[in-house]
Amino acid sequence: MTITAVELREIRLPLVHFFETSFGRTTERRILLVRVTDKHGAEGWGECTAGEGPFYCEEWTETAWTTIKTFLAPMVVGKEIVSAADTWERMRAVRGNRMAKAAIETACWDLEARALGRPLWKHIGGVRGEISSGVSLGVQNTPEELIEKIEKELAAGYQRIKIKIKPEWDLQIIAQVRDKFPDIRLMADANSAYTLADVALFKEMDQYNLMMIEQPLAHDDIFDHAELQKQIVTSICLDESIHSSADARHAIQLDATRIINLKLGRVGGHAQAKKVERVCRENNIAVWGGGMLESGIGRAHNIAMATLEGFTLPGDVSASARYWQEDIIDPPVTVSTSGTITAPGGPGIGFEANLARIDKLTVRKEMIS
Ligand code: OSB
Ligand code: MG
Repeated sequence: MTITAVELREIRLPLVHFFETSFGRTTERRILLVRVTDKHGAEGWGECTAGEGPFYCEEWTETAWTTIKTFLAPMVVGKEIVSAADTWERMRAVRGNRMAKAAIETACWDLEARALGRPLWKHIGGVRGEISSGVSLGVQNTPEELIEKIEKELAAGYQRIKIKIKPEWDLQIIAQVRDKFPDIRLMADANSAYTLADVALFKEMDQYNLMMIEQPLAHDDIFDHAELQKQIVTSICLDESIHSSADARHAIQLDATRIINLKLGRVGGHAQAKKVERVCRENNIAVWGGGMLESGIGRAHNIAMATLEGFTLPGDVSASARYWQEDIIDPPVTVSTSGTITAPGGPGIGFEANLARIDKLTVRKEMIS
């Protein structure tokens, strides 16, 4: 394919409910959308999962915008790309900036699958037509609000509950939740809020039968997670620390992670996600699909990714209505009463971008051609 234009947009999308992690509270998303067009007029959509500030990782909305516009888009526009899988190679000269790269790379996959008339999930090698869904519940104003939310999500059918923890909102909260729901699949995500000095806290957590504890230590650490894993029973799941299949291999070899949360943006798109998934599968490390509060475009790509063979645990990808008054794709993502999402049968991501709605939400737009 030859990409003739990369269209970059920023939309503003208010969340139905604020989302709070150990690194901060989000009430409105600033989302970058990428639309690529080829010389035959075929289109593909991608979403940049960078946040509103450099708090989850170094990338954020502004750096992604500038990096795509200045460096990444010019590397793909007008160039013959043999297949979407080669998009990554085209952008090789740029280091890091994986979320910015993934926005373009995933859009190229959507375009290629659409041009072939194939569902993206089949095109990337997915093996299941349905994925298992859990929810990620942020820090709430009160423990009662959290319990209420868990009740609601369980009633809706979600298969697993993840709660965010941070100092002052950790052991007590987990104890209360476990007391109220003795048998549910429960896990906690610390988003790097702790250090090895907190090992006693994690030993205490062992009594609550958590499926896993996600990213307890530094965002750029692997080694200390291995030290912590030696001292606790609960499985560690890495999120922030895993940017590549090499990171996954290192973390697995050190026993720093026994499960991996795989995110498209964090690793640089579908081709890289496939590589991480493969390393995990070959080492019997379970994988599940994380989320970054995506709009429907990114959510649809996440669904496709989670159909790969290694995704054996329920992920964080849930219904559009949990995030948005109205999503930007048609139809919105819905979840069955047994907590599953059906991988769509249409070409590409299998959902249509609602251009009229996207236009209304767009605060800036730029075409690189
Ligand atoms: O650590 O998994 C995370 C959201 C933003 C940034 C980081 C994370 C999250 C989530 C939410 O947990 C997942 C979702 O519902 O999209
Ligand atoms: Mg996480």
